[in-house]
Amino acid sequence: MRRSGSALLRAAVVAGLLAAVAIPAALATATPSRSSNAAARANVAAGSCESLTGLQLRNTTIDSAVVAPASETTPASCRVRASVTHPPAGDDVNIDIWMPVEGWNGRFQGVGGGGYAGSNPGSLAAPVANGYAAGSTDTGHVGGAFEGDFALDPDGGLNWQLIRDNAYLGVHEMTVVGKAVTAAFYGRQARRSYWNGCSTGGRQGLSEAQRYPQDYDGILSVAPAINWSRFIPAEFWPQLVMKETGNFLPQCKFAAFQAAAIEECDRVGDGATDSVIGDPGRCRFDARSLIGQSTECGTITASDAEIVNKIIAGARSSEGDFLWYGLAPGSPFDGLANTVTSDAVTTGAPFPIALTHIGIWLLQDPAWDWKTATYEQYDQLFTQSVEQYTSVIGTDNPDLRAFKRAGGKILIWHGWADQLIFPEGTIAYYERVQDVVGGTRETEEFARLFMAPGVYHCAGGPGPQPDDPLSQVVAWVEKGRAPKTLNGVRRDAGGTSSRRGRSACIRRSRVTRAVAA
Ligand SMILES: [Ca+2]
Ligand SMILES: [Ca+2]
Repeated sequence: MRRSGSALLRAAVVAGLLAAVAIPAALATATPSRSSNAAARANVAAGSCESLTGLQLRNTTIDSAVVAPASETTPASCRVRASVTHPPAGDDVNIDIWMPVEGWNGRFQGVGGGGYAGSNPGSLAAPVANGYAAGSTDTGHVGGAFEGDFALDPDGGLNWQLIRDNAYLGVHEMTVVGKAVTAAFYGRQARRSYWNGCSTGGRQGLSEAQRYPQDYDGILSVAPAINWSRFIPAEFWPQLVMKETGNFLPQCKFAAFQAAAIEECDRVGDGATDSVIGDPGRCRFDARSLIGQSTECGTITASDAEIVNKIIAGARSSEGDFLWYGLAPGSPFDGLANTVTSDAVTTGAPFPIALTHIGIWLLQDPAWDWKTATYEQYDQLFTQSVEQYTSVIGTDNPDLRAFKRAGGKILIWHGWADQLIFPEGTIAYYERVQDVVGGTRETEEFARLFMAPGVYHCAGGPGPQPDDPLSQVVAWVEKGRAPKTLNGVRRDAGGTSSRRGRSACIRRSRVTRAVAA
């Protein structure tokens, strides 16, 4: 018998998190977007698609520019591939820009990636079908969502240029090149630019708002992988707890705990019995209430309950100090506490990105065996991660004042039942933004966070998923209509809408479960 944590999860990860192939672009240093405007102004006459190969941009090569005929899902589009490098590094940030030949809506859209993957040109089809000129980038390396070993050179040293390209530079270069190519093709600049991404894509959107506040007028940032240097090592915590306890729980026990948490707290925050916890931040679920309960994979023990409580509490140091948030009650455990049961033996199945971060990015040891990890080593690894990676890829700088001054608007939403990125980390970031910006009202003028009860990572789950929130970003930017709620739809397996609901904008102090950092 072989039972593993979930095809569903994998599908969600692949759909949301995943995405990525790559292609390049980039100006030498972190040049603000004004340079793109300058480049664009030099090319005000509309050009043929093929002529775009002659476009001159700093450190950029236009590799190809061809018209792709219309398909069933996509109109005829001019497709440009470009490469950007940062001398003398010799890196290669690959960029794809697709532009509808007819029916351009005057806007540019940057599309984000997932996991370690910068983005995927396939994700450009939808925005192009909606009239956008759109861009994606591999952020300097080729590979899928779980492939993070680009950070390590063959000699075992860290490749900081590739880390920077992936962390923040690649997306900025894509944006600069994308705007310039768009202006050259249509003979006028895009009147507005939007960012659209989930997970790493959500992080990339906030990276743009933090580092390049003039790149985008509107940003949709979903389940953002911000706080990267903290939450990625925290993703390993559930496996460490099981390993150190010597007790890997079969998934059917985890399913029993998830169901019990939902039953216990179903009415919290929404007053409705609908298998969705309205406000998990106020749920006081104690896994010990299940001790002695029988499941098809054995009786729940005190050790099982203690492990689940530790996973929900979140990563702690060996002294018991707060390191990071845990999974919210009601979330699936099969993302981070995944296990495989075979012939009655259960073993851990850690989330691949957490393993790569520790083994490759921290220890620089591709042969690292996670089963050798201890609580004491984890303390050191967590500290190392924060010290070594916060400034480059943490993406947790709360100072969005320059973005606000530039007129930008950002809509963030996060599923309360996210099984991969701890939602309270996003809430804590938003509270820090409010502190820096000067208050709730001042923040809501340009940045709003919505929590979606019962929604998994990027998509899925029993709760209604926000439906087309990008159009709400566009209405906010172009018509001044700030979003107050996000209307959501839950789609059944067959794709039919089965229920509607709303995610409310959160304000302050909704994190009541966690200890302050
Ligand atoms: Ca290239
Ligand atoms: Ca409920």
